[in-house]
Amino acid sequence: MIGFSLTEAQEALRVKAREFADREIRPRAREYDEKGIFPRDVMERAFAEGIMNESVPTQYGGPGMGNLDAAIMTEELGAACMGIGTSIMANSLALAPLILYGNDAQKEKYLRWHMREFRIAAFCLTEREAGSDAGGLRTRAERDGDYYVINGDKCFSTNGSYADIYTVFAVTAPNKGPLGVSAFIVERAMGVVPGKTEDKMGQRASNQAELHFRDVRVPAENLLGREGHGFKIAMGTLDRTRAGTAAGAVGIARRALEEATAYAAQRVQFGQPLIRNQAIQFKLADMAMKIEAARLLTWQAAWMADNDLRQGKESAMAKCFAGDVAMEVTTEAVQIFGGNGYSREYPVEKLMRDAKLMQIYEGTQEIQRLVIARELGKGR
Ligand code: COS
Repeated sequence: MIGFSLTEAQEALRVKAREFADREIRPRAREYDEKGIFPRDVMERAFAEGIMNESVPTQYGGPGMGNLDAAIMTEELGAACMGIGTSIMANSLALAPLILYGNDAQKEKYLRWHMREFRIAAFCLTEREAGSDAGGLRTRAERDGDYYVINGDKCFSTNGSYADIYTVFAVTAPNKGPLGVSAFIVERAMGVVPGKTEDKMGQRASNQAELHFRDVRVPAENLLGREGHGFKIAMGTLDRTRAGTAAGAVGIARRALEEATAYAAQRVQFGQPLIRNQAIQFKLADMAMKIEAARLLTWQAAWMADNDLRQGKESAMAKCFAGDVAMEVTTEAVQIFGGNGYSREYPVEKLMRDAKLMQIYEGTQEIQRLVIARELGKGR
């Protein structure tokens, strides 16, 4: 049986997330983007209102949301400001390996610690020489008695400058490629040193930092899963979280459509509102169709995750399709606004800049297509 309506609880969540986004995010979006302000204040309020760390199970003090709930919520964040939305979501990405692969003691310690008061987490996979080729990591973790000693450098770590804990992927067995990678929970206080941050084109309220690890001693009990299991943990995590990224992209696209429709209805040229012109009508109709399709792919991937179905392919489809839709729809929105669309006085140029990152982070569109094609090749 297939149903397309939300439950009462999901509808209430959507209303709550939209109300939060309208109250706390939208009024700050422009200034935080212009000045590149890290939205710690908004994140603190999101934490207090249960709009952050959404997938931490209730048994550890979290909101315990499923993937579909998270997607519904994230669309609202994306529609308000994806830079701020990314800062909130990055916590969920960083905690996902712990939720999915941590043992009871690790969850009890770190998830509870994370939910007791406001804290920030960051996911640390990417390195300068290991971006799409995530198996090519150089950061090393060497066993020394009851500890691992981590040395190396990460980059593009979202929330990296401000995080209290980091999920770090490092090589424990060189020459084994991806199968020599292990995953660790590392506290900032263990010696993580944040470095340079990126001055970005869009999503400027979010923080992406270099991180330096010099003889950082991490207790062996902070190893997630087994040694050599880290790459699979990273891939399994991304399989799960990409539907959330897709939801953010749907949010950006939906906002662009809302702005473009409202503008086209009030902007008069040649004696009538733009929206009476078929050229504009067709653009808006195409935008609306693509957004609906992107949302359905997103919700399908999230629903599959909630039902423990294999969904790496569907998550990649959702992320790829929704990211491309966000780029196309925001570009068309700028076009409908004309010269005004290119001006910072109007909201759509920011949406277009923010959308571009949706085609790059959490795996480029090319990597998503590669993941999809590999799964097809395996007959899935
Ligand atoms: N879940 C579980 N295990 C997986 C997996 C998945 N989704 N994908 C791959 N693996 C396993 C493979 O099965 C293989 O293990 P076995 O040899 O035991 O079967 C191992 O991991 C290595 O896989 P593979 O050979 O496919 O690795 P590649 O080096 O060819 O790389 C891609 C695979 C390109 C898919 C990977 O590097 C990738 O996703 N890159 C993008 C990273 C990314 O998204 N970065 C964004 C930064 S995080 S914000």
